[in-house]
Amino acid sequence: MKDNGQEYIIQKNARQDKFQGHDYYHIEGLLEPEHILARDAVRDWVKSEVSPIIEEYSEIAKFPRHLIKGLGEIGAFGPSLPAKYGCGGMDEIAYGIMMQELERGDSGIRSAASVQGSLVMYPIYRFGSEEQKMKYLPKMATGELIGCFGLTEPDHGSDPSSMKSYLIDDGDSYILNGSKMWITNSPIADVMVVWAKDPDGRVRGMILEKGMKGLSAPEIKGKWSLRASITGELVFEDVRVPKANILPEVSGLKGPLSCLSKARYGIAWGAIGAAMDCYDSALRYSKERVQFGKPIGQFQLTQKKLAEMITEITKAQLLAWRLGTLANVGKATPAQISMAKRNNVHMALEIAREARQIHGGMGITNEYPCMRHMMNLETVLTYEGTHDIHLLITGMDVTGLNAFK
Ligand code: TGC
Ligand code: FAD
Repeated sequence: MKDNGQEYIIQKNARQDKFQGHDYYHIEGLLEPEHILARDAVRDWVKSEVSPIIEEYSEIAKFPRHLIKGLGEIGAFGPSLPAKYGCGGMDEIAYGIMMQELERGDSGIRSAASVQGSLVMYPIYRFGSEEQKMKYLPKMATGELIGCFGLTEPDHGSDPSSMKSYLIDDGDSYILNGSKMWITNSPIADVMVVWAKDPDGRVRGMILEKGMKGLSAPEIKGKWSLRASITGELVFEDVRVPKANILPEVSGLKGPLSCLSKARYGIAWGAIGAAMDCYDSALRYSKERVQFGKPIGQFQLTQKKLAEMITEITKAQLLAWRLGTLANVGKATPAQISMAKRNNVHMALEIAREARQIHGGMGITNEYPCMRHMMNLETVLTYEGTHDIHLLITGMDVTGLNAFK
């Protein structure tokens, strides 16, 4: 390992990635050839580029920034955005299944793709001017530019409508003040999609660029979760934002929340990847590890764990697939997406914990992926709307009554 001034270089380790996909209900039969191709391409890339380094990067809490180029090459940035802007032009199931395979490698790597594709490129595509799209999307699709998304503030997480960051009108520009907290990739971002209130109190989206006067992005250290992802703040001290940098096609909280819907959808798929990796490792270990003269997989208590894991994975796969078919025809509602994000992430976290138990003491080491996934999934349970916020979204959807406020 050496520090070249910008990033750590870790030699690929000899650990072999033996992962096999798990598809108990033959969901592959519901997929199109392009979905299978996309899945296999990302799976192969994760095996050769992510698995051999990810435990070490997590251990030293560094983002493997060199993977950005490869993520661009496999089409992980904006897979379902149009080819006209250098993106994949694929459907929502292809996008979902790619996120599944990336998160099978690590939630932090999937995060990098989610933020870039769904939280930065998507709002520019959906709410930006043609000039903004042409300027940013092709370079973001290749990873030449890295993006981040600033919604959460130090005092306003689950309740973004109370955000304090604000704009003052100053002729051809606005002056931006305030701060954002917990922003994935902010310390390394070239482009920032930021949400702040205009002089009329309406939430507006804007594009900031690294190097703007008054803009800084300090790193947040000390995370025990998502350690192979870089997280920071965004601080705005009289940042001059040209009006041409405002996303013209949206105002109000529905702007950022629409981006969240897109990213939460990807997480609903992604979590299945983390769960499959833990299950796969536990299943293999249960056949190899002998105690009391038998493989531990022969004990009923181990079988109960494994049987329940594959049942939950299968249910989550069906939920994600159906959600994908709805998303493909523009009919996946935000509340349906919330249900899938909440269910699948919780499922994955429970599976990581059970899989860790099956590995006994070895389960806490970096010889196996369960502990890393488990720690990562604590973040995934919280970001993009906490577990309880998504429950309240479902509660409100079915009762028509708002329990948030
Ligand atoms: P509310 O009054 O319900 O809604 C305001 C407007 O937004 C619309 N809307 C949505 N539109 C699209 N998609 C959604 N999911 C939407 N949810 C709501 C809504 O229809 C309304 O539109 P309009 O036209 O009437 O104005 O807003 P509220 O203030 O009551 O808040 C509701 C609540 C609590 C559900 C929402 O604010 C929420 O989801 N809170 C959680 C915050 C959150 O998820 N933050 C995530 C930050 S980004 C992040 O975590 C990235 S992690 C990246 C990574 O590394 O992967
Ligand atoms: P709070 O909102 O303070 O919630 C604390 C607790 O209170 C939670 O359990 C919550 O469920 C509960 N709670 C809150 N309101 C209610 C209620 N009405 N009823 C019942 N319970 C309630 N944000 C971005 O904008 N961009 C990013 O790129 C980004 N990346 C992140 C990366 C990481 C590693 C992490 C940890 C977070 C990231 N976030 C990002 C922020 C994330 O979205 C927030 O952490 C999340 O929305 C929760 O906000 P909070 O942490 O302020 O918790």
